[in-house]
Amino acid sequence: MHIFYSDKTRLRQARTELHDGVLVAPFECPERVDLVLKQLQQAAVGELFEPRAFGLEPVLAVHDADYVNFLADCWHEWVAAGHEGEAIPNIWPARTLRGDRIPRVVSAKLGYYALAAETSISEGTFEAAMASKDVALGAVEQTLATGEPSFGLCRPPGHHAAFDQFGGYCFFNNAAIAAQRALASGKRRVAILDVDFHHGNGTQQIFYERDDVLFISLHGDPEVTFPYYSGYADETGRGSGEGFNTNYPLPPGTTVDTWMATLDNALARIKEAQCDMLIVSLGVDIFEGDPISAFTFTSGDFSLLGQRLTQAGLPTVLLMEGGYAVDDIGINVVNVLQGFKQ
Ligand code: SP5
Ligand code: ZN
Repeated sequence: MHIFYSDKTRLRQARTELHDGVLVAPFECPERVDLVLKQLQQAAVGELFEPRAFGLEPVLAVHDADYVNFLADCWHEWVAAGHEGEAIPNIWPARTLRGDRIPRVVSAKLGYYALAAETSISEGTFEAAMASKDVALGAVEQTLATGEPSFGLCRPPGHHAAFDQFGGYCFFNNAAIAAQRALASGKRRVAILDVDFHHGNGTQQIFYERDDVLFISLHGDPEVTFPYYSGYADETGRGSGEGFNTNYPLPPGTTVDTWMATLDNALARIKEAQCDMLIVSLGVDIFEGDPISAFTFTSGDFSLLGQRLTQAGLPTVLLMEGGYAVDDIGINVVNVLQGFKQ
């Protein structure tokens, strides 16, 4: 297994997350990658590579240019405006307001480009997001060249980031950027299988009207789970994308047996759709000990997950998404990757 990682992902060190009405230390923190790296090295899962810088072009292939400029400038504009804390939106173009104008001031732009308020923008956030997508691109480039599986230890994660919105700890959609890259280099249909506890609303939105990317997600039922306004089973794609989006919302407390049976359905759909590459949005927040999630995986169950993913029989790139039980995140990731190798 080739493993991609960049120290620059540490440049995101936000101090605040708005959680249940309180500003807390963010769940999505640099220690996450420290502990995954430590376990990857201890278990000798594979060789570690630093990706090259791929620039903005692959980002602009799936994200809005004005959105990317906003992310690049937001922190500086926030500081220049004299604000003290981190950049947190507090007003949106909500349903009864106008959504067709982007005002000039940073507070208003924040609401326009944000889909949630838990994700503060801090110094270094843009640079870390750039490094994170480079990690994904390094991994996909490796798999495209060799056919061998790769793991990208992306941070910040990506699957909540939409065409022109950030949130859910995500800024650039690493899996979407990687999938687009695979298509540009000749793949005909890429499957993105999202196993994070939360629905990958951003990935779904980016590819919703396309049939060259099959998006399949298993996640907590949006009736009771973030991001709430996306992830229902009746979201099946639109236009030529009809039938190329499949959501499996599952109730809190879903057993691993049920989850694995659902995964088998997802893998059957990937086979049926004749995909020629698999990108896994690998969130390990399906772990029983996750502080913000409600599925029931044990550390051992992650090995089974890795084994099942192998059954797709496709060139595979695994990209890190969520997972916030910091003490166990490393072993859980290692177990998926070692399961995959067998
Ligand atoms: C990539 C990823 O996993 N993003 C997750 C973002 C979730 N942000 C909002 C979390 C709200 C959690 N509320 C549940 C509280 C349980 N006590
Ligand atoms: Zn998640």
